[in-house]
Amino acid sequence: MTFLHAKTALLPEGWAEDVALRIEAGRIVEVSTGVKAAGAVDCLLPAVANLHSHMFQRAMAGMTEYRSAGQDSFWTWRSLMYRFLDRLTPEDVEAIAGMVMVEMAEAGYASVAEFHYLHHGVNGVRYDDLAEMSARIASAAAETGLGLTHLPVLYERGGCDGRALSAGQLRFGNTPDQFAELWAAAQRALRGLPADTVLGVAPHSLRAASAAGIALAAGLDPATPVHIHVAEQVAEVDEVLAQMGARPVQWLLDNQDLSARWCLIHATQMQAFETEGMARAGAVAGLCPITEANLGDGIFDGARYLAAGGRFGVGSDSNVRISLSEELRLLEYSQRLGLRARAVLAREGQSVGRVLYQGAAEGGALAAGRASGAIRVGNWADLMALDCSGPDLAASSGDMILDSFIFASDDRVVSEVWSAGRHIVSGGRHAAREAVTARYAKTVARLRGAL
Ligand code: NGQ
Ligand code: ZN
Repeated sequence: MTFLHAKTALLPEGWAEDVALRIEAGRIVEVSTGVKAAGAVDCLLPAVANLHSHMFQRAMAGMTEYRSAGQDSFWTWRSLMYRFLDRLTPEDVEAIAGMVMVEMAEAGYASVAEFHYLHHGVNGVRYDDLAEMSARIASAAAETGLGLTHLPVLYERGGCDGRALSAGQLRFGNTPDQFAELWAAAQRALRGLPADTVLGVAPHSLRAASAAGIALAAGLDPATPVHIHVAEQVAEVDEVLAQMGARPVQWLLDNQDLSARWCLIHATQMQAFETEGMARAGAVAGLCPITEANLGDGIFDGARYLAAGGRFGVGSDSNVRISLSEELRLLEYSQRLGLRARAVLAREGQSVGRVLYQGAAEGGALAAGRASGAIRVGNWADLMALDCSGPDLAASSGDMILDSFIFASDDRVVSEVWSAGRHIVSGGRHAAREAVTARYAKTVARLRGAL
């Protein structure tokens, strides 16, 4: 049993002072207020789940910022990414995953939903254990204590017209039946992990997964989250429209039982009726503002979506940079630049930072399939503490703490993180940082020659 005290904390009903929590078996079992205690953290928040990541891409951060074609784009970046991943071994994947998880924890995330599609060896050759790569990610989760929602990806084809996988996609490929086998193997690979671990499913996109494949994947375990890339690029919207007779989100609204179980990643190329339809359906919008800016994807219509009551969370996708505060800041700033307005995502009585942080905590938890996202009895103790002693936060209280964290400061003020009660970041540092960094440095030095 653990007791935890905070001078101020964000509870579901709002800000509270002198808060005490009792944690048992990783869960919050009691929340009291008005309890002063020595050693209390400054500001306690529900920790956010990072709802979308492809960890291996972290190792190519900084390697694609040059001209590789007449006009570089998402698609030319994707070719570079395919070339890069062709060299990755299971050992590399484990080393990269460890580093990514340490960085995520130090940024304030308590868990990650890993959208995992690098399944097979070079040229698509199966590993002896079909879920070898899942096992590597599971090892990194065991080492770092970051909560894991593992999302094996169904990737069947090279495009909507049913064309074969390209050479660069062979390591991802499975038929729906092979995928069911891989998913069962992934379930075994997660067995040694703590009880908060979740196994979900992810049909890659309407380009790469068939309607029948999506139905099979979503049916493997009806209680588990389903994630899919939706509408990131104009060319993919056009392709889906031409082949399937509807835009991607429109097709999902018409053909799938969208609900809070669904997380739609990259909702940047949408029409108003899709944005509103998605909000009404209760699906979670998986937003990755840093990657979406880096890849030139476009801007999510956040104002319309929130006005319609839509749920959202944030993810770090390509992991070109891992920063919770920066994802949230860029989400608001992209709205401001697009609309030439300020405080776009604020609402009556709640500042921008409050709407962003609380929304991402609640939506991220739903997308991760984790009882978390609020400091509430029964939830996993996914918690984050901010150090408010520095100049930006010292004079702040209430929502202004979150606004100062997101707009005036950065992840340096994240001091403690607990994932399902595991105290993984202390004084801003993950305990495994040194060992993990040394291993990662060797891996990445070898991979730097790859593009
Ligand atoms: C991915 N990433 O699966 O890593 C994709 C690129 C694709 C983003 N969409 C590949 N940001 O979408 O085909
Ligand atoms: Zn993605």
